Amino acid sequence: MGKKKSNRKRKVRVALKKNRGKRARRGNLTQQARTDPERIEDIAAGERVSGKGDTSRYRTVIAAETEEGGLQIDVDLSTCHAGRVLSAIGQMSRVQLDDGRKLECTVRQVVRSLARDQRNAVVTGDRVLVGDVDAETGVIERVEPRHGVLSRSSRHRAHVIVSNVDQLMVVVPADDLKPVLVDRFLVSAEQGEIAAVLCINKIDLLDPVELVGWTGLYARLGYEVVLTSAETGAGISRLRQLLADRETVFAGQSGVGKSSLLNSIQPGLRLLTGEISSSTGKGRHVTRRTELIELDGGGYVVDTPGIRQLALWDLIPEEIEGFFVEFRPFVALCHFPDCSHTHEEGCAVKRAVETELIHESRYASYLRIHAGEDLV
Ligand SMILES: Nc1nc2c(ncn2[C@@H]2O[C@H](COP(=O)(O)OP(=O)(O)OP(=O)(O)O)[C@@H](O)[C@H]2O)c(=O)[nH]1
Ligand SMILES: [Mg+2]
Ligand SMILES: [Zn+2]
Repeated sequence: MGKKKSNRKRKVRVALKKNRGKRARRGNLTQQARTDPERIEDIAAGERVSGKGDTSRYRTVIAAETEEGGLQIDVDLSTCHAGRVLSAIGQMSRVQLDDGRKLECTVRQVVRSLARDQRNAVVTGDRVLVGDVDAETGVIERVEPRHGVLSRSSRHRAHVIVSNVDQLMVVVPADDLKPVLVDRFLVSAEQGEIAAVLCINKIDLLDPVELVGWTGLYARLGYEVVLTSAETGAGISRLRQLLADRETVFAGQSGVGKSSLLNSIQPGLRLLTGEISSSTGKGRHVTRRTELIELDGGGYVVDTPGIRQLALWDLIPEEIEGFFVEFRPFVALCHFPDCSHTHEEGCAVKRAVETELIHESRYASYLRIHAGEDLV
């Protein structure tokens, strides 16, 4: 298993655990019922495992090892259609084929069994091969290797929110800009190898001059910064330019205006937006599903539900320094090669903070993220 060689094919025996499948199905049905009640019947109908009854608990498939060390199922390409997952809820995925057709798809059990984590077997943005295609439905036979993923941790497990995007739009409200949250999103983008844009929304609520310090800081770090108001339309044309021909995922806390911004960019979308609860001052998670939307001007956007806890999964403390782009020139100059830049003598990062080559707010974020603090 350990060898990371591509094009090596081997037989893999995959357990199709019916019992586990059943339990998962029930859970997902409930979840599905909450989000989209009229679809329950479809799921129930489409979710048969293989049709061979209880005896087919194991199946041998041919799989090729990918460069990442994963396994890719061998499928008959002549009968499959390539497509993109527009949204994935529970066991069902909405897939747009390359020829434009949109289908409701189930997922072949073997695809789930081969996924490292069943929850992430198919996610929004995945490129897939679909078999058994008829007018409205199909079956996902294979998920292509992912690049550009945004993940968060969910009960200490990785939860991929979206895959195959090339840009993260970090949306924060001008009147309540929390730099540590901005930095946490930027670290996520660096980790997922996605370019990041900082979008400061609701600039109608204050004098933009107050933001100069922040916009200057992030622009100097090399991040694109855009100031917007979904309310007045300020900055919307600039935002539209930044989205053209790219695949962008919008992320930010609930209530910051992600869906409102997308509606301003393309009024026909009519995404649901919501009032901020006056009692808690927080948004109420108006957007419920992660959905890939095609823009008239070219490109795709992904509206995501507000992320309350973007805990960074799989983040090794020693790696964090590399995700703070401006730390990179200094880390090699620390006295100790394994310097954590927290308490050590002779730390070049701390020295750079003292001489203001590194902004103190960035260093404060580094310390909090390094300590694994829950930041929200
Ligand atoms: N003043 C002002 N209000 C805005 C602006 N953009 C959005 N809002 C308001 O903020 C509230 C939340 O907007 P949404 O677009 O639903 O926020 P969201 O980020 O999509 O929230 P979730 O879907 O819950 O993650 C709504 O009441 C909007 O009208 C803005 O630029 N200025
Ligand atoms: Mg929303
Ligand atoms: Zn150091």
